[in-house]
Amino acid sequence: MISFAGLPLAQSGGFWLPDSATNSPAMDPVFYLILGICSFFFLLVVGLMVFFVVHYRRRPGVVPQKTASHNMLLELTWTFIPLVIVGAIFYQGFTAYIRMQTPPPNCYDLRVSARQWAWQFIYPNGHIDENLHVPVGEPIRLTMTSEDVIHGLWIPALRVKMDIVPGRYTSTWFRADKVGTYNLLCTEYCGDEHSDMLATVEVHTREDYDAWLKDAGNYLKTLPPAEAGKVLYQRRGCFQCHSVDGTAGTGPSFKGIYGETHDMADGTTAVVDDNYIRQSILEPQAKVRSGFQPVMATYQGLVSDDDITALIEYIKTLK
Ligand code: HEC
Ligand SMILES: [Cu+2]
Repeated sequence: MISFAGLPLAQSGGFWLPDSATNSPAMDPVFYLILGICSFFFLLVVGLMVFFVVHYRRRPGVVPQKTASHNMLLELTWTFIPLVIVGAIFYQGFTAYIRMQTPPPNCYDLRVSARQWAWQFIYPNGHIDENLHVPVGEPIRLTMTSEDVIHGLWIPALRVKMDIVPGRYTSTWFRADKVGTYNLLCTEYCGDEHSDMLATVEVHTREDYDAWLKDAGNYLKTLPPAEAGKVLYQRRGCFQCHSVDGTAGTGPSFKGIYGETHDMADGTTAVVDDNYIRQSILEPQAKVRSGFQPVMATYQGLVSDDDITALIEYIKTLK
């Protein structure tokens, strides 16, 4: 329980903060401390101001008096009290920061790769998912990097927020103590569809997590190619730019494109066949469809040949 000046404040969650799914929210006490101090001084300053405005209002016949110019005791007081307050904020903030920056030993390690505009969570068995799945009650460390611009990983319920920077790794850790589904957002403006760069955090029991992971990694082998392609379309973030219902987004819709002849930006034409789709995925800039910006990043090294075959089979089914 966090209290300030004898007033009990919520442990976490409630009016000021979202519900917490972790038992060790390091930042909550700092937040409530600063909120309490700010509220106290806001009321003090505004209260006094209102009182002075009314009490010392201009009245006929009253001449303003010269006020005192110096008061040693007063000046020492208003230096010393803020010093103590700022020191307390620093102490709370710094210890919370150290806690948030220092993962406990035996963390369960996951990798995160962010790109415009999708999340990829990479699991120890090589599975890549568009959502973050974790076991409950265990410390999890995320090692993160970006394939293009700066993104920010934010999980409000777990009190986790960390930038993801291209060309280097950043990491953060958390422990989810409640089974459930929580929101994950991008907090660095990263282009057009930044506000759609969303995912969920699924907190499972250890057994459920193990079962999920075993299954999730298996779909390419167990599903027919077209269905595996549909899963990849979701999991590899194609859906962020390509619809399957005919509406153009950042990229052209996949509906009915197989077999069509398309105009390219350089004036040539190309038939959408297996090789064209393969090239579009591996070298998107080689043939840019006219009417669209060349913003698709290559999937070279991110999708296997089997993945590409599955995606082609899926696109074929979208009549
Ligand atoms: C950031 C947005 C974005 C993402 C994510 C994306 N694409 Fe694209 N894609 C585009 C754009 C824009 C074009 C059109 C310009 C061009 O041809 O490069 C395009 C073109 C294509 C084309 C050619 C379409 C045509 O009608 O000629 C194919 C095929 C394609 N993408 C497949 C994929 C697949 C498969 C994925 C997921 C593995 C994917 N794209 C992910 C933006 C994206
Ligand atoms: Cu982003």
